[in-house]
Amino acid sequence: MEIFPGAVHLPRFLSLAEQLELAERCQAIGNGPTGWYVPTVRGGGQMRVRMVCLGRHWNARTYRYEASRRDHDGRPAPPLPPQLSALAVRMAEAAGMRLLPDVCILNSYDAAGKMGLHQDKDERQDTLAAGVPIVSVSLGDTAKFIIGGLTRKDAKTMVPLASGDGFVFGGPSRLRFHGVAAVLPHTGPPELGFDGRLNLTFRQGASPP
Ligand code: MD3
Ligand code: FE
Repeated sequence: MEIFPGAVHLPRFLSLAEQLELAERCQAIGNGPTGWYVPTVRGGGQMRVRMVCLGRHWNARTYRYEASRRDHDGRPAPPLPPQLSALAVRMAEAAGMRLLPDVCILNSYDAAGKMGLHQDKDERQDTLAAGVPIVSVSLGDTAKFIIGGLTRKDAKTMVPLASGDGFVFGGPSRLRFHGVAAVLPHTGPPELGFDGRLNLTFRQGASPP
């Protein structure tokens, strides 16, 4: 379902079995040796999510991508598993777009998790200009996702993002402001066996050309 030109919601794209397999994979990575951390942003505030970047690391202090977690523990970013990239490619195709991801940012939200209104513009200029999409996959509790326009003050719409939903943001929607206003506790499939919400965002243009 197209919310705006280039912003395509794919409700329940993943079956429950696929959600379970993906959630277990994310938790294994997050609980592993190069796992979850809470980023501290420019200005010194802590984000309201736990994060792990796969393939490349997004430095929250510099807003740049790099090979190692220089703003945290200095470890190299874990690899982006090819099965995860393949899922993102498949979702982009379902929305009529093309993506060759080089990074996946994994976010973990608890009941108090949120993400302020922002643009994703730290990827390479050529991919931003081409409108190469970001693909998002949601698991667990439903989020109140907020999407606006190309300036901070533009009108905003709320879209509930539920477990198994895909969302593809490309073309003229690639630089829209967006955020997560709240996570609705205990709204996810109980079969997944975890509280909170996981979100994966796949991006192209985090590596030098
Ligand atoms: C709209 N994550 O990691 S995913 C982020 O649910 C981020 O964790 C949110 O915003 C989350 O940067 C939202 C949906 C999303 C991702 C990228 C976008 C929406 C977007 C880029 C442009 C427009
Ligand atoms: Fe974002």
